[in-house]
Amino acid sequence: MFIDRAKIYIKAGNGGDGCTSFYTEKYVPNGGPDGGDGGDGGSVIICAADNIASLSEFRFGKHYRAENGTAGSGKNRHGKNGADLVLKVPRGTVVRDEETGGIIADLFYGGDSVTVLAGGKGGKGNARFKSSRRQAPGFSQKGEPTKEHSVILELKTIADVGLVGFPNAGKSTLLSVLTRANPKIANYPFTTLTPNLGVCATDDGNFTVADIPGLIEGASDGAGLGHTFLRHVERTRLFIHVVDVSAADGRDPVSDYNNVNTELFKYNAELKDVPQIIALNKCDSAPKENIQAFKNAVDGEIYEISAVTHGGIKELIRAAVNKLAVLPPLAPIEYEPYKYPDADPDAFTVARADDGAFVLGGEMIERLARTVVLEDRDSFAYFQRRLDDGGVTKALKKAGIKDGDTVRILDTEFMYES
Ligand SMILES: Nc1nc2c(ncn2[C@@H]2O[C@H](COP(=O)(O)OP(=O)(O)OP(=O)(O)O)[C@@H](O)[C@H]2O)c(=O)[nH]1
Ligand SMILES: [Mg+2]
Repeated sequence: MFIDRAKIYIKAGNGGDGCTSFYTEKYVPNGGPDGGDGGDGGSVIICAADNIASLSEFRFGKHYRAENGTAGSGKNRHGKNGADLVLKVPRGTVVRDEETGGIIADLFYGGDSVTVLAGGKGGKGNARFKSSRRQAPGFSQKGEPTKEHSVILELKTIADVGLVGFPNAGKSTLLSVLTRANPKIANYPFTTLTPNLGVCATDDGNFTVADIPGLIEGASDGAGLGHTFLRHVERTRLFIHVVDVSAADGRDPVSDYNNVNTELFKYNAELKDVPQIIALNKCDSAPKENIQAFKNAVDGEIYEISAVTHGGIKELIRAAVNKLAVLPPLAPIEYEPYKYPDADPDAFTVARADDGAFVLGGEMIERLARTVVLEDRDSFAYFQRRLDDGGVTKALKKAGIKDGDTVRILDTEFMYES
């Protein structure tokens, strides 16, 4: 199944906790601190791979998680770093943050990759906190936890040539003639339900061709298969506009041509700037006067072809090659990359619990709580200094705290003393 849009949940690995440990050995009564650091969590990386054609692997909106770092241990053993998680998507995939819609990356070139979420840092073991004043630090740092985010993956196909036209005009037949692609072909409208891609090999090099579902009047308002597939020809350099000139089903080729263009330009006015070659298809069974009438009515570069007998195909390919040779290469979307914000390291909150306790939260408090061990006297003194310096004590006073009141941080409580 061809899937060109998916929402997934991603989370980088948490950092592993640092370890509190003291060197012990027979006959060595007071060994120093030897708690190792925790390992870093793995990052979430999204990468464009040329051998991936669709986003179907991501269709179930799963949760993707990079590995957590493991905790450090005694004897200065460092925890293991968590493995990165690399998600492979097709070239042309645009990655967006779901909440803000911000573009994180346009993975335009094969091999492009972006680190969407960085792994949490491992906590430091107590060995790192040894100093001349503090010979036996009885605390270590917790690993940095990470948050889950949801991102939207959207494929915007990149191809040299886009085949556009009314349903049943013969676009897929033409794709199968130009390239080795093997799309479904049938004599009814809306045979093609999802885009097909192929490579046309010529003596002057290769070009890629995208075939999309047929367009009808009102497509930009949702008629037929609507315009959702038009994003797959937004990034093409040249259109081959396929018109069924046989009018076998009683249609008027000129109005089909005009309607398709109207829908294209309604969807995105910039598509007016994409050059078009008109391929009058089914000339094997088209009355001569239809061809002439079309040429009289439409001003453009017109080729008479038959995708079934292959008449005129060589000339069409040559025209496409010549046009592409002078057209500029495609470029990625211009955007200011969205980056998940590092939480404000100085932010804190003071709230009042039902039982009257003053509850501290926010990034600053959480970081502090990871750094210090409230049960340890030295560590607690340091903690109090940081609360004073960071304006938390002041905020607690403003909230009406009195000596003897309870202050709660995560799952730890202590009594307030001014
Ligand atoms: N006589 C004749 N029939 C053709 C020619 N090209 C395509 N057809 C027929 O036209 C019908 C539609 O062809 P498709 O290639 O499926 O058309 P399409 O434009 O891809 O149609 P949708 O995917 O529905 O938009 C099929 O029965 C083809 O065999 C041609 O050059 N001559
Ligand atoms: Mg088709």
